[in-house]
Amino acid sequence: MINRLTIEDMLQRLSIKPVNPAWSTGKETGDDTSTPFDSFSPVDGQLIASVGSASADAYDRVIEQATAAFGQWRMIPAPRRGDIVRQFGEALRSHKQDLGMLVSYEMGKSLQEGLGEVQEMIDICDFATGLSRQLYGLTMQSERPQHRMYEQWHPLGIVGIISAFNFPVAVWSWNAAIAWICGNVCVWKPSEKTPVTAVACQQLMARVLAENGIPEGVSCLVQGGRSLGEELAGDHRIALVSATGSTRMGKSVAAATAARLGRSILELGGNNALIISQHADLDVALPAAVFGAVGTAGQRCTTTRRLIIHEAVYDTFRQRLVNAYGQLRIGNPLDEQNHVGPLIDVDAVRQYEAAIASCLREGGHFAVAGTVLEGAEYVSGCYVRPCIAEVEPYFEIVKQETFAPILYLMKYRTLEEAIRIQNEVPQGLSSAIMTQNLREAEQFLSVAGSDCGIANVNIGTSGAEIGGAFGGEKDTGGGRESGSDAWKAYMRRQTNTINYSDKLPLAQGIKFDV
Ligand code: UN1
Repeated sequence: MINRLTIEDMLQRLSIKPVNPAWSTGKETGDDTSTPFDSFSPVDGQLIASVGSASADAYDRVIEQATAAFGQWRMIPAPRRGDIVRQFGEALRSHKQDLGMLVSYEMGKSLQEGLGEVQEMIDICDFATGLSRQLYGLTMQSERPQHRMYEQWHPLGIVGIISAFNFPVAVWSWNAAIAWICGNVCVWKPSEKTPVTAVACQQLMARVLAENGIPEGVSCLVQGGRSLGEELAGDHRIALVSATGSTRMGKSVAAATAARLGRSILELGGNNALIISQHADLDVALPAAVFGAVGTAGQRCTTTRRLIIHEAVYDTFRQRLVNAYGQLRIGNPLDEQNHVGPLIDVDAVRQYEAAIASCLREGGHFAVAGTVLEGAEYVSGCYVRPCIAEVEPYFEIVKQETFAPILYLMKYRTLEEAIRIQNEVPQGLSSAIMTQNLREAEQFLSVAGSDCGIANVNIGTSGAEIGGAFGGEKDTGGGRESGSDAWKAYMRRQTNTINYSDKLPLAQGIKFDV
């Protein structure tokens, strides 16, 4: 179990100084105590640290430093950059336990999930290291004699990363590790709800960069709230803004970057459904549904929010779910006996309560009731009971993403109907079907199937591996991060045609004699 002493130890092992910087360009850090904000742990309500916000002047200095660093960093061969990212991965390996605990303590997810988050960072570092030797361009056949045509990829410049509290460090690393090996420099604005884990990661990377003699500015951190995010989005010096968070935030980032013809990668809300077919192996479906719905206390963008269950197995599966929810242990997430930790803050608790009230107003019936937990163990006021509501798919509340462990159950008769229900929400991140029937599985994955960025068969909606491209459609924003060829969004493509003949033939056979 965690106490004040272990927090101090943990911060010390991660060498987080008592005063946390409002900004950092690497080894250089600065405080600005004029408008500090506090990070309270949702685990026990204790103050972890008071963090400064980057002032306008400090922000400008960071961007200038990052701009200067880009000039040097881009000249370093990509495999060498990859090796530096590999070393960052090694630093994460040796601090996995401390950082995992800090993530768990500052954000509230279970220690297993905190460790999983650090593992996700390690994995993306490994991926990026290999990728640093594989930033391939194509060669094309020229229509003109003695001409060679090919394409190459160059870095963009500064990549601004706006990350959310729910994956306070992993989502940053998906962006940063890929951006770095591509030759970009990064400026990170973490969530103001989880500033301390960000400081820890920034300091680990700063150490690696300094050991390799890399100039300041390759990895930068600026702390602040919504206005700082808006500043980043509107800043023409930032080539690409990768933002994770609410659809409301993403729309404002998209508008601000588009207005200056900048680029953005958006990873926004999800409203993910799991279809449980009458052909499902219910022993596989049950843990997938429960982990998907209550993991990270329902605060993943990939959380399972809707179960669309075939009428033939509806009653059986509902009863099994109710039994499983009865076994859930809710409490301090650092205690490995517990399955579910707190929500991030009391605002999130209010939203959980409001969603339950809306659901009841619309005629929902709760198979497992939701309540806010009280008592000594729940002193932070952020612990809630995961709940299950039986609803109709057309309920307004079912179309919304509430970042809390509220699972909506609905019934279907035909697979077409299930797919239609699954697609009939504004969001389009993740989806899954539980079935042992090949035809059903393929229909779900077909062009007439799921409209989401992620579509799984016989696994849940959350817990994607870093090797695939991660992101979704519609209100989820359309961006892709992490694996596959998502790296291309962090680079600019250049098409090159080289004439090694002694003539100047024009394309399309145009004649132009002078
Ligand atoms: C998020 O919730 O923003 O697929 C990211 C998952 C994790 C990442 C979630 N690998 O659930």
